[in-house]
Amino acid sequence: MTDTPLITSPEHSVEGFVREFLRELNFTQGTVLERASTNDTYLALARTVRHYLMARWMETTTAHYRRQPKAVAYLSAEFLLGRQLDNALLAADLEEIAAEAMASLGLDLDELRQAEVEPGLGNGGLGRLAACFIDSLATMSVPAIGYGIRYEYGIFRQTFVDGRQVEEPDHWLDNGSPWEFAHPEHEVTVSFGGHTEKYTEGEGDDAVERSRWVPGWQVLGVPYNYMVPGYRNGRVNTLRLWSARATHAFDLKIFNYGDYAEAVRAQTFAENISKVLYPEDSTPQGKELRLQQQYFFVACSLRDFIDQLLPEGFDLHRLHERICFQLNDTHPVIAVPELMRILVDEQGFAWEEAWEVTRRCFAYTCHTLLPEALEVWPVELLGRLLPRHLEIIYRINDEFLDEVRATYGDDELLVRRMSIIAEHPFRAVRMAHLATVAGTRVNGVAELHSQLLRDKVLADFARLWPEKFTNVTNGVTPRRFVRLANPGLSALVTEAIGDGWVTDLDRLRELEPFADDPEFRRRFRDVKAANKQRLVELLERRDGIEIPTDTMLDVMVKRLHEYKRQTLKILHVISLYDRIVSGELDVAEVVPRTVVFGAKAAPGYVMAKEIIALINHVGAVVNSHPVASQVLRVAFPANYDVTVAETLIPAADLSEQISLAGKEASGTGNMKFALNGALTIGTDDGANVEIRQLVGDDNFFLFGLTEPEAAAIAETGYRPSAYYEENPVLRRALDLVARGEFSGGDRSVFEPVVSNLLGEDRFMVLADFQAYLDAQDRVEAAYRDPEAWSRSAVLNVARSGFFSSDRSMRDYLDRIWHAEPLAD
Ligand code: B1N
Repeated sequence: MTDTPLITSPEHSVEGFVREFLRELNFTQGTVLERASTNDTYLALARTVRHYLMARWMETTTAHYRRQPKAVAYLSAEFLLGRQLDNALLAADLEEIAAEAMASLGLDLDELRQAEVEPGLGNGGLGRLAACFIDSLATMSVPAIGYGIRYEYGIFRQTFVDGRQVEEPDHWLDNGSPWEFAHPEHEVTVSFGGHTEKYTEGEGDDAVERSRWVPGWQVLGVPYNYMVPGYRNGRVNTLRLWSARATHAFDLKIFNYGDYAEAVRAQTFAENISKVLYPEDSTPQGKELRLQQQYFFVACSLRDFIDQLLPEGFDLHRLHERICFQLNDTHPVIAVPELMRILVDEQGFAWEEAWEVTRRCFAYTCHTLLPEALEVWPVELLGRLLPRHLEIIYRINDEFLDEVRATYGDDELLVRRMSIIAEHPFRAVRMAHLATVAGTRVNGVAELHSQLLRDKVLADFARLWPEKFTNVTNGVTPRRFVRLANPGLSALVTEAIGDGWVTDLDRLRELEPFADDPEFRRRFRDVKAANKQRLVELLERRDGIEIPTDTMLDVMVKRLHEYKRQTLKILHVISLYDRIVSGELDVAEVVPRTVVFGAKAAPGYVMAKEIIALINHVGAVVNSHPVASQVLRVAFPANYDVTVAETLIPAADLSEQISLAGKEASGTGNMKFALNGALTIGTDDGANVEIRQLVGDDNFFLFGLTEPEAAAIAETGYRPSAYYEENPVLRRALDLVARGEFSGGDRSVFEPVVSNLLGEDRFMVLADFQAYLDAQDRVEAAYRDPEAWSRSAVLNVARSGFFSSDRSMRDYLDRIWHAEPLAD
C-alpha cells in the first residue's frame, strides 16, 4: 500500500455540514433543494454523514493492514443492522450539527430519518447479536471484520389479512443504498459441483496420494463494504457482505453458442444465491440454496482474508496468529473444510499441518438447544454440491473417531453418537459436531445455556475436551438500544452520573442511590410517560392503531415460536377478558393495561401462523368490548423490526420473557427491556437467570417450572389435559377459544391450537398457566404503587450494565480470541 495522502473530513460545524449536504444534493442527487424529494434529501444527508466518517475508515483500514495485529473475523449469515443514519450521526458526534443544519434549510431531521428503510438482513436475535457485536468491536478499537451475505431481499414484510400473516418481499434496496460501497474489482470466484480426482504427487518413496476438485460450475462474489463506526473513537471497522453474480466466462460461452435466453437464465441462476434471506429462525430447513449461500459467503470471506488482508507472501502456517474466525452458529461451518481444502489442495500442506492450523483458527458459538434447530446436511446433497469438502469431512471424522476409540475403547454406541456423520434417518453431516471438533472453543450464549450444552446437547464432547467449552453471555449495544432509542433516559442518566456509561455500562451502578431519590423517580416516570406518548404516535401514524397513553404497557416482542409461548400470554389476556366480561372482576379492580405483541412467524410454520391469527382475533374482540376495553387493550402492529423495537422497548413497563425453561438459549430482548427500565416477568431460562440474579428477586417477577422440573415431567410423561381438568380458570379460557368466541362462533378455526395444547403441548403452557397468572397478580399489586415500581425500574437500569455487548466482546477477547484493541 502506498502513502497516498488521506482525504480530510468536512468541517465539523453547521456551515460545513450545510455546504457538504448541498454539494451532495446537487452533484450526486442531481437536484436542487426546492425540487428535491424526501428520498433525494435523505440520500444527500446520508452521504454527507458518510463523508465525515470516511477519513477515519481509511485510516483504520490502513492501520490494520500496516500493523497486522491479530484480528477477528465474525462469520455470520445474518447481520440485522437496523437503520444506519442515527447511529452514524451519533458515532461522528454530529447529532446537533445535523439537526441545526437541516433546520436552517427548512428541513426536519426527524422526517428524514424516517425515510430510511432498515436493512433487515437477519431473522431475530442471532442476526441482531452480530450487529451489536461489530458495533462493540469498533467502539473498543478491536481490529475486526464482519463477513456475511448482501441479501437482495431481507426478512419479509409482514402484513395481516383478516388477522392472518401474509408475507411480502422486502425491497430494501429500491430507493438507493447510501451506506454501501460495491467493489466489483475485488470479485472472488466460488466453485460448486463437479467431482474429485485422485492423483499421485512425487515419485517412489516420496509419492503422496492427493485429491483435487474439478468443479462443475462457478459464480462470482462481489464485496459490498459497510462502515462500522466506533462511538467517537476515531475508528471505523468494516462489514463486508457478498453478492452473487454470474461469471463472465460462463455467459460468454453460452452467448457464443447464440443462446441469449439461456445465458440470461444462467445469470439469474447464479444471482439467486444472494437473492433472499431464509426466513427461518431456530428451525432451518435443509434447503439446497441455503447450503449454497453458506458455502458462497464463507468461500468468498476466506479468500478475501487470505488474498486481500494478509500481506503478500504471508506464511499460512501462522494463520492462527493473525485471525480467529468466529462461527456464528453452524451456518458458516463449511468454512472448516474450505480452509482445509485451501491449505492442502492449493497450498500443498500436509494434512496434519493443515489440520493443526485450521483447528486453531476457528471458534464456534452455539445458539440453540432445540434438537430440530441443529443443522444437518444430507450427504447426498453435500457430496453433489461440494464433493471435495465431503471427502475432507469424512477424513476429519475418521481421525476424530479414532481419537474417540483410543480414549474410550470400542464403545460403538458412543462412536455413533459422536460421529460427524449421522446414519439415521438418512446419512447426513452434523454441522454442530464438525464445529465442535474443529473449534478451539465452543461457547453457549448464557450461563444456563452453556451448562445445558455441556451436560446435554454436547455432553460427550464436553467429557472428551472439557477445556474447549466456555460461556459468553450475550449483550446488546448501549449506543443503539439506550443512547439512541431512549434519549430521555440517556439525558437523565447522564445528568446524574456523567456520560461515561455509554462506553462503560457497568457505571450504571452509580445510579443505584438515585432509586431512593423521589425526585429522580418522578423524572424517571416522566421519561417513561414521554416514551409512551412517542409510541402512541408511532402506532397511530404507522399502523392506524390507537392505544391509551396512561396504562401499564405489557410487551411481548420476539419471533413467533411455540417454545417462546406467546400462547401463554394470550391465554392470560383471554382469562382477564373472561373474568371482566363475566362480572367476576370489576373494572375498578383491574390495573388498566395495554398488551403489545410483535412477532413474525416463519412462512412455513403453520402452528405459529395460527397463533398469530388467534392473537389478532382475541385483540379484535377485547378491543371492541365496551367494558373489557376500558381496562384491557391488545395491539399487534405488523412487521415488528429493529426500528419499531427502538420506540417500543423504551416505552414498556413490563417485559414478557416466558419461554419454557431450558429452551431459550439466551434472549437479548430481555436485556434491552431491563436496560430501559421495564420489569421482567419471566421464567428461569436463558439470560433471564442472570438478569434476575443481578437486579434482585424483588425487582423481577419469576414464575414457572425450572429446567430440571420440566425435564423431569417430560421424562415421566406430560399430560396437559390434567391441568385443563383441574383448573377451572384455564378451562374457561380454553373453552372460550374452542367455542368460537374469537372466531365468530366458528369452532373449527382455532381447533388446531386448542387440540395441540390439550393433546401435546410440547412446551408445557398448561403446566405453567397458573403460576403465570399468580405472577401477573403480583405484577398488578406492584404496579399499583408507582413509587415502589419506579424504584424497581431504576434498579433494573442500574444493575443491568453487565448486558452490554462491550462486556461480551471483552469475554470473547479474553477467553476465545486472544486478541486485543489496537492502540492509537
Ligand atoms: O440466538 C439469539 C439468542 O438470544 C436466542 O435465544 C436464540 O433463539 C437465537 C437458524 C437461528 N438461535 N438460533 C437461531 C436463527 C436463524 C436460523 O436460520 C437458527 N437464532 C437463535 C442470540 O444468541
